[in-house]
Amino acid sequence: MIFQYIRKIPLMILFFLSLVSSLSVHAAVREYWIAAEKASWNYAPSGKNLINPDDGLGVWGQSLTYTKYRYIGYTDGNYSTPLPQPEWMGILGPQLRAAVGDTLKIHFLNRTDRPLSIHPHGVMYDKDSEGADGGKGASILPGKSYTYTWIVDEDAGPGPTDPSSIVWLYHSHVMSEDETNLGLIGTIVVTREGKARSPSNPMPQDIDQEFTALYMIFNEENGEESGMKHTINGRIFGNLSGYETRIGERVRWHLVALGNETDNHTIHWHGQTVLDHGRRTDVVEVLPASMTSVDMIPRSVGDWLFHCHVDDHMTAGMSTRWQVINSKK
Ligand SMILES: [Cu+2]
Repeated sequence: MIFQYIRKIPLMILFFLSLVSSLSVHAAVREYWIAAEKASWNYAPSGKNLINPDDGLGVWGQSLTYTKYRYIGYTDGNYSTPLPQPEWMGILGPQLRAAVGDTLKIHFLNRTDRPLSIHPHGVMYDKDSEGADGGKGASILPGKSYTYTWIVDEDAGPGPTDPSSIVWLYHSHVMSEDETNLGLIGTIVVTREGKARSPSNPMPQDIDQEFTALYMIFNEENGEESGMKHTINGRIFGNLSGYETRIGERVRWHLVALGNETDNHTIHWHGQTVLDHGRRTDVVEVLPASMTSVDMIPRSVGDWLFHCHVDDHMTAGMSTRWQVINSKK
């Protein structure tokens, strides 16, 4: 009996070594430092309806600034230098990136006044790194920190019909409904093995630009219509800026949604179509916690609408613009 196992030892060593060598070639441990913080958030910093100025902001303009809770990325464990973030990311937490084979180490500091967590979709974790439902990382008390370990395995990466990178949500999950509505939301982008630009840059090599858009209605006043903020990345009525690209660039849109039964959105671009897993369209349907990634190569110069095609949502300001210019980088 025992000899059976002894015979297998060399095979096991070989297997272990090949695993280690394959990991050492591709794998990286990617560390992020994220603090949860209270912050003042203005849904329309210009104070204007930038899509249809004559219409104004309607009831949704009665109050624009609220206290939100946000995930803020920092460069290191001092939590003093914030990671730079493009304007179009709006209220989203830091963009986490990895390639298949990597490990994500997420250091979390709760600087707020309520217990919070980070719960990821898609990646592999043990109970303590689930950020929900009873493990050690399920509820991090005010002032406390915790490190989550997430394995970016094959099953966290693009499937056979997916593009070379795909998007996953992460969000707080102590009282999930409350905390996503407070603003504790971000995304993870995972690139297929062998498709990363370099060991230090997991962005896909076959894409020039990646954008993320969260379509979500934030409920600020217990369901009063004036407090139902129909946002793209936390902005309304064209107040999200920075979706800027160029003719001929390979652009990937990571589309996510969260919220309630009213968060059924039909995301529409003017001026351009997208390739959605082999389907050509210019409207992509999302539901709460949907995550999908679609591609385009802009063909027409302009300052184009990007909006939800549900009538009520359009009226409530769920729109912005994306810009295509002609110049080369
Ligand atoms: Cu909508």
